Amino acid sequence: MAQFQEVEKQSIMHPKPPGLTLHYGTAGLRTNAKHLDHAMFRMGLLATLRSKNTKATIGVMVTASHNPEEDNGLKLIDPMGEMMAPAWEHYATQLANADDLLTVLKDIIEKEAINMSQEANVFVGKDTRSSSARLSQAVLDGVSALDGHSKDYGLVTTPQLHYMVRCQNTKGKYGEATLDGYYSKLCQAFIQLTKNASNRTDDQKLLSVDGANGIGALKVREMESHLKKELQISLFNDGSQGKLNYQCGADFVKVQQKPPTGFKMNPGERYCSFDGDADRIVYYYTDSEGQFHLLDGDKIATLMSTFLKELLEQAGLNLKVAVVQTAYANGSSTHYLENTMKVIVRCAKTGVKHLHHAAQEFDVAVYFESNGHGTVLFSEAAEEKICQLAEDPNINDEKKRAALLLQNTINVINQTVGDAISDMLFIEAILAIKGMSVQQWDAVYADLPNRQLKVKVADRRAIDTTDAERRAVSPPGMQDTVDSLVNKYKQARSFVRPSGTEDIVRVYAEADTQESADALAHEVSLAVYRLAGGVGEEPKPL
Ligand code: G16
Repeated sequence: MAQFQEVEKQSIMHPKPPGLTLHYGTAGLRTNAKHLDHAMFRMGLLATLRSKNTKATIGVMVTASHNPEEDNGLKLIDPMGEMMAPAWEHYATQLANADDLLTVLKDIIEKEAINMSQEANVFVGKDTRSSSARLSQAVLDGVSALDGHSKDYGLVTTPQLHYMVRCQNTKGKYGEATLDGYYSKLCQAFIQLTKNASNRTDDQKLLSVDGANGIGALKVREMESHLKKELQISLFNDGSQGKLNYQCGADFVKVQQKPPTGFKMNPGERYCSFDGDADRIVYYYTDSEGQFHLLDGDKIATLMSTFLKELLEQAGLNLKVAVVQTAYANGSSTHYLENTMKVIVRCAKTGVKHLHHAAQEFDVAVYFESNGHGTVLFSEAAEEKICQLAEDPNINDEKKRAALLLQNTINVINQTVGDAISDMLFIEAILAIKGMSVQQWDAVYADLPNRQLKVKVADRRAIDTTDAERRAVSPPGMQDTVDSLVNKYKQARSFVRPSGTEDIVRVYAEADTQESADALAHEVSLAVYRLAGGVGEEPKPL
């Protein structure tokens, strides 16, 4: 077959480094950029097969998101803009590691009964890493080797590419598959929402955004004119000087629990940080005593779900609202959601693909990881009910207002995946409509003090977990040790899990005081180091 000859010919230009093993993890492939050329070419082949298989456009985003500049990676996007189906992740790993590429390729074609004469379309995007241009070219080479059509969107955020894929496959029903279409849809909805806010001062319209020195900064700039000054963004860490994700960005702020470098914070003002591909967002401020306050994914989920629940009640719509979290969710947030808000709460494994899947079971579901990765999903039936109500001429003003707010909420949200830009607009709209300050939002519940640490081990797969990653089943003795350490502290909880994006084991601990959370996190780190094959220096107390 001519296609296979072409693959063979082209693959010589994208040789696999000997002895390298890659794994399609939490959010796709990710490692040092210098090892990825062959994998990118091969993922171009896989995306083309997936497109033929689904008879739809598939997306390939070249990014390593929150990882350092020298890393890169790739996220594959399925037809409705969601992460690629887990069943195909196995093929991605096989293909990336194959010594005999054609045999593995033919095997996938046979197993999935793929019609090779079916047309294929692949959308490709990339972040601002210096390696991204070269690596996205390797993806495009893979697509063309199998005679697929490609559209190169160039520099886009990850969620923008997810959006494009969904627009394309819904034939424009979801929106127009262009950047202009994306900005228009989101910003028009934002402007409609904020019309429901009472007169806001310029100070209230001001938001400072840390762009993590990445793609999010470029895209916020591009969007600004569409906002018609209803939101005034002061951008810092915009990539003009600093290094991507270095001492800035959502991951840094969340894990370090401190502000990014690169600017001075004014007490009481609102700030937010994106991550390297703008699919995560966290908010923060300092109080008059200079104390730093973080509003992470859990606080965001609480704000969004409260707003939606109130609107649904006002609209008289009986729709089931749920919040999906992970094991990292602060215990106080889960307690507040279940006991005060009385919403259904589910816990899923880390990785938005797992949260997204769990959220699809409900009429309206807010899913967020504590690290700020999340969005809201509305079932088709829920959307229909909201639209019908908004057009019903026989309803009272309160119901009408609620239905219209819900309709615009659907449009401001990027339902395909967590999206820092879309989340930011929705959060800003909620605060404006409720006339709520960032301090009032923060005061809804108090976080339990917590700490996240990383432990370097020889092979992170030594740790295996169960119960949505809340318990370790290996190595032997790990969970018993964690349990006995947790018992030493008040209101304590801790778990360990291997990262799917970095070569480390993650440790999470929370307790009644910061000292206790820090001490517990350290003790659990030591246990990981000793029981799971730690390398380098033993973890030191904080
Ligand atoms: C990715 C995933 C997130 C996950 C994060 C950390 O984020 O999309 O769902 O929480 O990695 O995962 P892990 O703890 O397995 O390393 P991003 O923003 O880097 O794509």
